[in-house]
Amino acid sequence: MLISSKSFLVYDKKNLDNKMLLGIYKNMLKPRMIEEKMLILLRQGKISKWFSGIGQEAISVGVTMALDQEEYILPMHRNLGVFTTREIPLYRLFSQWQGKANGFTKGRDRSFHFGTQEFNIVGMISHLGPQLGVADGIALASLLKNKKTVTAVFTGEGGTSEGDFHEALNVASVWSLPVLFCIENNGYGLSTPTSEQYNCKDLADRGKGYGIESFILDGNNVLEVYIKIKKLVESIRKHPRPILIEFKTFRMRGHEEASGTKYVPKALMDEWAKKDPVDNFKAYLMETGVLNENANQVLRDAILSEINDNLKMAYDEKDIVPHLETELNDVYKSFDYKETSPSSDREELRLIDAISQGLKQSMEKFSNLVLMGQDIAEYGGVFKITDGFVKAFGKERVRNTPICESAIIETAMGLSIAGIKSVVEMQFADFVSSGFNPVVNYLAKSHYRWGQHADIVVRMPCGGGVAAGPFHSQTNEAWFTKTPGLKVVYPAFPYDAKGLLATSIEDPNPVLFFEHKALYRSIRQHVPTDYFTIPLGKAAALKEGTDITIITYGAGVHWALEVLENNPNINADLIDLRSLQPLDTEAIYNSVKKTGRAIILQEDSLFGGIASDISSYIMEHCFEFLDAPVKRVASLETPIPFIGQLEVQYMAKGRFEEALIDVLNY
Ligand SMILES: Cc1ncc(C[n+]2csc(CCOP(=O)(O)OP(=O)(O)O)c2C)c(N)n1
Ligand SMILES: [Mg+2]
Repeated sequence: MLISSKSFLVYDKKNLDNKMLLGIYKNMLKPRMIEEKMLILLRQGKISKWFSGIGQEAISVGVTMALDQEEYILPMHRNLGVFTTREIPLYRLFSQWQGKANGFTKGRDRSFHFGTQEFNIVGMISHLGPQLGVADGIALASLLKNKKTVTAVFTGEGGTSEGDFHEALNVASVWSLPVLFCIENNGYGLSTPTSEQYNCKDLADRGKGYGIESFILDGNNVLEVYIKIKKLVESIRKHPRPILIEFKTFRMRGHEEASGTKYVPKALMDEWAKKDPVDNFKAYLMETGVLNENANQVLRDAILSEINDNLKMAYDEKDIVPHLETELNDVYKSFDYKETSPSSDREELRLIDAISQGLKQSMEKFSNLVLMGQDIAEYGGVFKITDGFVKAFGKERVRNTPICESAIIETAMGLSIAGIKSVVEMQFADFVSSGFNPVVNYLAKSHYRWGQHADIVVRMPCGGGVAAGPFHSQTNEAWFTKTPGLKVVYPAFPYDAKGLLATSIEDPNPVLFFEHKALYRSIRQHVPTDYFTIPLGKAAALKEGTDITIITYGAGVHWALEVLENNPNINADLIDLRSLQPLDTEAIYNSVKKTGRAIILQEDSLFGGIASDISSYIMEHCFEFLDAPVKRVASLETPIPFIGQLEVQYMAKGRFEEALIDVLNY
C-alpha cells in the first residue's frame, strides 16, 4: 500500500493516450481484485492452493499487452494477469480452480496447470523449467511457417537454476528462435533467497554466455514493461532472435498462501510495498488527471460484479461425475488408423536400411515432418540412418541439435502445439535419461491434462550384445511402458520396423520407437519398397505350436528362434509383441489358453520389466488353463558390463533354453 497517494515510481508514458493508460490500469486491477476475492475464498476453504501474483501484475499485463493475440504465451503460477489480459471468461478460470468441467482440464489438473489453444496460452507443468524448451518449439514452428510471431515464456528466478533454462536459451540462440524469455526475479524461490539461488549480480548477465541480448527492467513499472517489451517484440518479429529480460520485482505474499512469509525481512517487504505496481499506477493516473476517485470506483464496481457473476456461474456448475471410460479414453488422442497396404515390390534390406527408408518415405509423405537429433544432418547420424537426408529435405527439416535431450524433446512438444510433427533421434536410447522429465511428465500427460497431443516419435537405438558397456547398451523400455500416455514400439525385423515406424509417425501420440543396435546390420528381410503401415498393438505369431507359448520382443525374438531351431522337437507358439504399449493381450491369452504354458523372455533386467506384468496378466486371465507356473527369463540385476564374456553372462539369452525346457517338463 502506498503511504501517501503520491506515486513512488517514476512513469514515462511516451506517446500512450489516456484510453491506453486506462486500459493498462484496468488490466492490472482485474487480476488484483480477483486475487483479493480468491484469498477470501481460500480462507473459506472454497478453493485449493493459491499462488499469489500480487505485486507482480505489471509484468504479466505489460508483456501480454505488448504481444498480439495470436502469439503464444507460456505463463507460470504467478501470471494470472496473462490469463485475464487475454480475456479468458472468468467463469472458466474459476471453474478450472474448482476442478469443474467448464475449466480447462476437466478436473484433472489444478490451478494454472493448463493450456488453451483458443487463447494461445500454454500453461506450466509443476516442474517449472520444461516450458522454456516448449517455447523454443513454438518459436521454431513460427520460423518454419514464416509467420513473424514472437513466443513469450516466463520463469521465476528459482527456475533459472534448472537445466531446462540453460538448454532452452542455448537452443534458442543457436537456432535464432523468436522467443522472449522473461525472468520474474521476485527475490525468493519458495523460502530460498536469491543469494542462495545463484551467484552473479544480475540474471540478465546469463544472456551473454549464450549470445543472447538481455535487458533488466523494473517489473513493477507497467509503462516501462509495456513500452520496452512492445519495442523488443516488434524488433524480434523483423529479425527473429531470442531476447532475455530480467524483471526485478518482489513476491509480496507467501510461496503459496498457506506457507506465509515469516522468513522475509520486514524491511524488504516495506520497501517493496512502496513500489506496488497497481497502487503506484493508480496514483500516477490520478496525479495526471487521467483517473479520478469516482471513475476508479465505477471501474472497481464493474470488475467486482464481473467477478461475482462469474463466480456464481462456476458455483452453479455441477460437479464432475467420474466416468471411467472417459478418463481412460482421454489419455491418448484418438487415432483413426487407416492401413496403407504393402506393395508387392520388395527388396532385401537390413533393419537399419528399412528404418532409414521408412523414415525417408515419411518425410516425403508429411511435408512438415521435422527431424531433430545430434549429428543427424550432414554427418547422417552415428548409425547413418539419416545419411543423405539433408540433401533431400534441407537443413530446416533435418536439424542437428546441441547436446541437450531435454530441450529438444521440449522443442518437439512446442512444434506439436503449433501443429508440426517431429521425430527426435536419441543418439543412444541410454541418453533419453537426460530428457526423461519432458517425456514422462510433459509428452505423456499433456493430452489427458488439457487435450493437447504430443505428435512426436522418439527414436531409441538400444540394446546390448555390442560390447558397449553400461551407458550404450541399455534397453530401457520399462521406464516408459509404466507411464500412461506413451506408446512403446519395439520391432524385431526390418519389415515390421518400416511399417511400424510409418504408423508411429502417423499416430498423433508420443511414441518411443526402440531400434535394437545389434539387429541393425545382422537381420535382413525382404521389405516392400513403397510406404506402408502396420497397426500398433498387434503382435505377430511367428511360429504356431501346441506345447508352450513363448512371448518376447526385440533381440529376444531372435534368441528364441535360435533355440527353437536347435530344438526341433519343441512345438511352441512364438509371439513377437512388436509393440509393448498398446499391448496385444488378446494374442497372449488366446495362445496361453491353447498351450497351457507360458515363458516370457526379455533382454532387460528382470525386476519391474514388462515380463513381470505380462506374467501377472496371464495369471489373472488364464490361471485355469495353466499346466505350469509362468516363467520369466531376463538379464541379471546388474548394470550391463562391457567385456564380451561378462556381457554374455549378463544376458538373458544364455539362460533361456534351460528355462524353456524346465517349463515344458514341469
Ligand atoms: C523440479 C521442481 N523442483 C521443485 C519444485 C517445488 N517448487 C515449486 S515452485 C518453487 C519455487 C520457484 O521459485 P521461482 O522460480 O523463483 O518462482 P516463484 O515461485 O518465486 O515465482 C519450488 C521450489 C517444483 N515444482 N519443481
Ligand atoms: Mg522467485
